[in-house]
Amino acid sequence: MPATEPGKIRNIAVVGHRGVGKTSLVEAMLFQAGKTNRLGQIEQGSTVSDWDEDEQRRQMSLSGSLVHVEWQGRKINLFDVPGDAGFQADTFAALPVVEGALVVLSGVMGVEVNSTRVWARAEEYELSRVVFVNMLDRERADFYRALEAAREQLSDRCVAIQLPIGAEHELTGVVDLLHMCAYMDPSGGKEGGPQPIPESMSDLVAEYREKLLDAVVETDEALMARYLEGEELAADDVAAALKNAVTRDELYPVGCGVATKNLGTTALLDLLVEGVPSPERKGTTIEFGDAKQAVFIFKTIADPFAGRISCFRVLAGPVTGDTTLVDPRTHAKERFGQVLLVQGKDTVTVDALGVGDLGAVAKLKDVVTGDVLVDHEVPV
Ligand SMILES: Nc1nc2c(ncn2[C@@H]2O[C@H](COP(=O)(O)OP(=O)(O)OP(=O)(O)O)[C@@H](O)[C@H]2O)c(=O)[nH]1
Ligand SMILES: [Mg+2]
Repeated sequence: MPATEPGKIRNIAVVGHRGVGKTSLVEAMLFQAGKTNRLGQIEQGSTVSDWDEDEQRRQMSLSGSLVHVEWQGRKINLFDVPGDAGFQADTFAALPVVEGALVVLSGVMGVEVNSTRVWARAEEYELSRVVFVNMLDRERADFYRALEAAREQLSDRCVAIQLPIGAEHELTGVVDLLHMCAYMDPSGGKEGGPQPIPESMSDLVAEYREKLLDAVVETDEALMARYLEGEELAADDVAAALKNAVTRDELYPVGCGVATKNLGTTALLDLLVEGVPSPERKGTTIEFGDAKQAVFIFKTIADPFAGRISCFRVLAGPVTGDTTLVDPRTHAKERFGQVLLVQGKDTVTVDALGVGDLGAVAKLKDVVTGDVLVDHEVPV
């Protein structure tokens, strides 16, 4: 398998307060994208990213977990991190290796302490951000209240890109305001294709579509001119302008759904592809001098079988198996026997990983999280 080009990668940290459904949402994306055959559940300890026994017993994420899906010909690397404040180290270690953060909010609780905290961190790293209001099937969940809270407490540049159809136990679907279509509740099955928007919602949809378009054209003069002339803007044109705005941190699209029912997943995956920049557009700030090959170690997993696994981002490359890199911190040579892709607790060997991609390598000697390994010694 050849290395994925940087323009076709999305690196996204899934962040938010404790228990808002981050792991469930990652599970839904894996399922909808065909990486798994059924939707795993937290209660059954069957999700891909909470694979550790302690996580399953406590029904919470304790450390960051890396998975990937393919969607619309793009590779989306998702880093599912714990929301609990006691286990934040992995979250902060992950932020330098992603371009985007998917900030998950509870539709009941809205913006919570850790949502604000992680938002501020994402701001420091200048990450592009997408917000997802989850748990809209729960009693007292209210998308519009959560949206207002996000606009007040996170940023007034948050703008709805999806709307719920119905509410609480009468929630039946979501509307995608970018493509102007609806997705109906698949109740935990595969989400079906786009449907017409219910007639009863036309006024509300028109109102929020206008808010979205106003916000997008505001960031793009040429599009603004066409919009003001009354032209019907194509979804592709709006998406392109939206991505530019998201890349420059001028807009934060807000989607919604129900992770445990797999509702809203298609529109969310589309948004991650169409609205979030790739490593080609938005690199990292990690320095690696003039190295021709360089990786940044962002996480170390102790695997009972494979030993120590070091997760890395390729800074310069491609990086292939059977390569030796050097760690300027210890001056030690470190051998990359095989380059791996990570899917929760599972790994598969690949020939090469290209610039911007996330992967792993087993059995490095003296490497710790935070190290940069390079092909020749450069100060990093
Ligand atoms: N009703 C409902 N329950 C949900 C939804 N999403 C998640 N849950 C439940 O909420 C609980 C927490 O879900 P997780 O996916 O573990 O949340 P998390 O954000 O990963 O939690 P931490 O990693 O511990 O911060 C579990 O019991 C899920 O089944 C949803 O959309 N609707
Ligand atoms: Mg979790």
